[in-house]
Amino acid sequence: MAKIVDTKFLTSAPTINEALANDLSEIAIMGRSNVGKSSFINSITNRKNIAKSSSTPGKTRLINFFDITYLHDKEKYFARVVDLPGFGYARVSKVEKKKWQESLTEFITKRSSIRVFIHLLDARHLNLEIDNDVRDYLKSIKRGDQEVIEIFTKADKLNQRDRSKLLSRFPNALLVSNLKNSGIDKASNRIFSSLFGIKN
Ligand SMILES: Nc1nc2c(ncn2[C@@H]2O[C@H](COP(=O)(O)OP(=O)(O)OP(=O)(O)O)[C@@H](O)[C@H]2O)c(=O)[nH]1
Ligand SMILES: [Mg+2]
Repeated sequence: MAKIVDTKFLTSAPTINEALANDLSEIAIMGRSNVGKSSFINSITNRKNIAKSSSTPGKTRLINFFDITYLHDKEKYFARVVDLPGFGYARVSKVEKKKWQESLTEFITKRSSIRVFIHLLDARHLNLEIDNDVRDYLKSIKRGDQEVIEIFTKADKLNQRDRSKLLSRFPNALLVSNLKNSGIDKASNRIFSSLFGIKN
């Protein structure tokens, strides 16, 4: 088992130009606005509100960086989590939306230290056009040293039937609830394995 034992908020940046040095392997958290990106960061780091979550979509407007320490077999492993603004948030002006879109695209295509893209999807909505677009897009930009991991959030909102349906469609799905803290350790371990090539 690998566990995140230490987390530090580093900084917020409006664009890639103002971002930090590429000195650590990064986990970029992507997903629709309100899907639970910031909550997921709080869950895996076991911190209540280190990433600001909110029921108002569009809460995260900057690129937020967190340095994390994983402990595995008594050894420490260092990485960085990047909380990105959600896509698809409609209640902003067109100009502002375009600006976000551009800076997000620039960040994920140019940032060389990204090793893992986490694509969060709402477990209740499996076929949203925007998620399908993001899946295709990530596939098209992904470099050989990068991996995309899809994680379904809000598992607590599924009934047994919906849950079975999701698992029959995505047999290896990582299904988490930030509310109930379920599936979090498994997801966190999966990220660790992808980053450091260590199975556990
Ligand atoms: N029931 C349930 N609610 C959740 C879960 N994860 C997040 N939420 C709620 O969903 C809302 C949005 O969560 P955030 O973590 O702020 O979402 P975000 O993706 O960071 O949103 P933006 O920053 O706006 O892009 C909040 O009200 C959370 O409490 C979950 O697993 N289950
Ligand atoms: Mg957020």
